Amino acid sequence: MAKPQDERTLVLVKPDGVIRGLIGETILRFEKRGLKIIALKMVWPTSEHIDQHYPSHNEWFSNVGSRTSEFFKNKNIDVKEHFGTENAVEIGKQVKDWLLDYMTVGPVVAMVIEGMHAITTVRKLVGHTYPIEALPGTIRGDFSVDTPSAANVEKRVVKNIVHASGNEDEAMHEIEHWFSPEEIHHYKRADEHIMF
Ligand code: 3AN
Repeated sequence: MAKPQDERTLVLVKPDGVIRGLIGETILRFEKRGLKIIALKMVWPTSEHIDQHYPSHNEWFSNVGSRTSEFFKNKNIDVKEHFGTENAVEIGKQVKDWLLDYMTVGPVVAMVIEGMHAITTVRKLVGHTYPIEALPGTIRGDFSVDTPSAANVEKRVVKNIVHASGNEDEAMHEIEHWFSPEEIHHYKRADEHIMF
């Protein structure tokens, strides 16, 4: 089994993060926490590349759709008004279509991050999917208040600055999807032996 400090995850600074000048701020937060950037590049993705980045199976659609429905229910808003359906899979599919539009409007910054339980550590630093729900101190919670109730009226995704892999399977797929093995580097940070 790989050591916890060797875990890897993929992060994208999305087009809204790039356009708002949040590339440096985003990277800084990962580095300050003791995580290591082991691959980095700017890419203007095609719709096909984004289509393959996000899953296209019913489990993922249903997950995204259910979380959306839950959010609307908590806010006492009828999800059907926005999506024309209450079906979680259909809602998830609609969100994916918007993602294809949004993630291709400009360049993104892709990086592979390595470090102690990198997948969950990065997700904590990034914060809740919907910025309005994200805690202050997280990237989404410090730099955005966007919310599905505003985004979905305009038929767009929630602008939440960064993407980070959700689990080991996603991380493995996404790292391979964005980087070739030669683009991923091995080095030691000077403070590693002091931190752990
Ligand atoms: P995360 O990126 O936090 O893992 P997912 O996988 O649930 O979140 O959703 C993928 C992306 O789809 C989110 N980052 C967000 O941009 C967008 N998204 C999810 N749900 C909605 C929604 N109800 N309205 C608009 N965009 C959404």
